[in-house]
Amino acid sequence: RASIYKNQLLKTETNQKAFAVLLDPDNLTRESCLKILALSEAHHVDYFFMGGSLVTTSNQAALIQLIKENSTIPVILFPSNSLHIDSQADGILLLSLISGRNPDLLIGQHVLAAPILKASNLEVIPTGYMLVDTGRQTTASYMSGTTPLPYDKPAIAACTAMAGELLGMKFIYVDGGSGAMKPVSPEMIRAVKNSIDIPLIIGGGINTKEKAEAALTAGADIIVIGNEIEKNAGFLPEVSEVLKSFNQELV
Ligand code: 1GP
Repeated sequence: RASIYKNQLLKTETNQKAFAVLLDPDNLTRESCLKILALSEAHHVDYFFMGGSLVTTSNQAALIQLIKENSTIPVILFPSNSLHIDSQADGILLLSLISGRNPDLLIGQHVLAAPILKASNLEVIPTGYMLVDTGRQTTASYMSGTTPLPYDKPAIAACTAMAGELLGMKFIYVDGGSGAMKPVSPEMIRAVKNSIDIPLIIGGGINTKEKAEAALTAGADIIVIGNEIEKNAGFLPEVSEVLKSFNQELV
């Protein structure tokens, strides 16, 4: 299997943008998942992220199986804790919540997960995860018991991301939280992008083409969209067009 990380690094180095669709097991049925899968295959989705800050159903395993049967797009776990590891997936973002000061999400869950991950075939991608205060408390910030980064303090975000890179993390993921009222600001994205060389993932509250464009223009290497695609699958091809226009400019 090709390394997800190495492929992404190549994309980042050549300034190509990537598109991740977040699949929240609580919000999907077999039918809605199949619809998203078909659209994703037809419209160049790069990754499926699978997970949520609070998973209340046991749908995840069946959904991953469904994806593996119907798609070749890599499935990357985006877990909120060590219970959500599933070796049917291709990879896992091993998240350290570096915007927070909760030791359980900096090292505790990782200790529990380590033997399971070592024994699995999952590609483990150490990821510096940063939650940003986008105006309303999100499930992610409440469940993590941490204070998110202030929205209008790009310098704090930049230093946090630098620290993550220096600690050896392979991706930085700056997240406004699922269903955020507004996405992470272009100023913050720019400040983070200018401070690191590793791929930068941006998500949370991207629900229009314009917001997708703004995040990519500011320096996102990967944009993640969950809620809006769950609500309106037609948004997926629209975002794909935006990505295409960025990637074509390079040719
Ligand atoms: C949340 O970044 C993801 O962790 C996606 O957010 O559901 O708001 O698109 P949305």
